[in-house]
Amino acid sequence: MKIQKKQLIQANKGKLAQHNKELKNLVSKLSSKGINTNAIIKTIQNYEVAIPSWALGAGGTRFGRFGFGGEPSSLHEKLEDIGVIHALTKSAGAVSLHIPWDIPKDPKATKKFAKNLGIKFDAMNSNTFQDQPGQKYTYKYGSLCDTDPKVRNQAVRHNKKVIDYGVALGSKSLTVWLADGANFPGQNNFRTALNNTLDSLKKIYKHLPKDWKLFIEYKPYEPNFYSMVIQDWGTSFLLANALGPKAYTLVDLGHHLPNTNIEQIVATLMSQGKLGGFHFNDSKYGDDDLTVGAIKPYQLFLIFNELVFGMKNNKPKNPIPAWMIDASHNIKDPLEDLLQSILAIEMAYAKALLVDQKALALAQKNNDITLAQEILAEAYQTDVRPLLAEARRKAGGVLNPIETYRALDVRSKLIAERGTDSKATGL
Ligand code: PSV
Ligand code: MN
Repeated sequence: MKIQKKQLIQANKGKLAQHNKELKNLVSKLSSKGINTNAIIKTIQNYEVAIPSWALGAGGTRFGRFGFGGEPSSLHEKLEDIGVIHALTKSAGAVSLHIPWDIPKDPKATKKFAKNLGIKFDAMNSNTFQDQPGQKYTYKYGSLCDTDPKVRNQAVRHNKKVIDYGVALGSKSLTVWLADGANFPGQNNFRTALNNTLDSLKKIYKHLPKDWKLFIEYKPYEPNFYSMVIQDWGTSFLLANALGPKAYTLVDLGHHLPNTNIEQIVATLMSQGKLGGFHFNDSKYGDDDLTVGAIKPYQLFLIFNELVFGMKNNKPKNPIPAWMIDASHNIKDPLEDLLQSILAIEMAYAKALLVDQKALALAQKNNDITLAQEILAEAYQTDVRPLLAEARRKAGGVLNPIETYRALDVRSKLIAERGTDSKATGL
């Protein structure tokens, strides 16, 4: 299904007068404080977040899965769904592909198909956490860390192949997330597992084209419950440093133990020029894969506050992080979930852009704790939705994406096209 331009214009028509009124009020309020609202609108207008190819169908849990009618059952259908999100928001012009869940049979044709929808290829994701049909060696006990060099080499070869697919599609980065670890004390030798992983990563790194980046994701537990080889940002950072300048740490919000200060991790990594990318989601207990901003919107704002500061004070140079959503929930319409995610991310970003950095630095210098808190609260409590709507409108999207998605009855149309039993590949 493809949304037509005139449908978007039509959707905005009845809402424009009210929007203009709300925008005018907000702009005048913020301008009186010396805030350049045009600059914020422009930043949001140019902001894009990649949609993971595994989030377009309903996810499952180990207890089962409840399908969602009209799920995309091919890579091109997944791209079409991202095209819908992008048409509404103008902020989803990229996809993050998972191999082998979404192998492009004809990369050239897929690249062209995506281009027609305004979609680029962001980071490629390898998968050595599942065995695939016909695979020679099992990953049951590990992949890049395994004690058997044959297993490690197979996993390295897979990652190289993923890079090759990415090159054909125009991607510029590879994300490696490993399930490697141990379920019981004594199962692994920690040092051997880490050294094997580094050694394997070095071989993958060597295969990276000049202008590529390698993102190393970490996770404290699951699927292994005693230890994960790359358990935290420190381990990822250590590996990235050992590999070289093209290797970076990737922060997935759900990959932290409860109450971890993620904003501090972001600040630390950026101060070392090693924050490569982001996986957005939210959680209450662990890697819950809930919609970003659904549980801890203030934390998301504080994270963006560090990102904004880090991007402004970019010494040593940290590249602009690769922004990616990584959530796949099981009972919501996946497209609505992704629309909500984009809105929550942009909301946190815009609020962070409101923070009076100069005043905050002065309050910090003076140890004026109350004032420092108030400065953050002032930004966080501002309703920035008119600015976001204006950024979308200017970019050619709609003022209210979720309302329009429902008004256009997208899900029913997808069900009519694809049936009620179609199932997305992946999670
Ligand atoms: C693992 O939990 C993860 O966050 C990694 O990014 C994977 O690539 C993705 O989820 C899908 O399994
Ligand atoms: Mn992730």
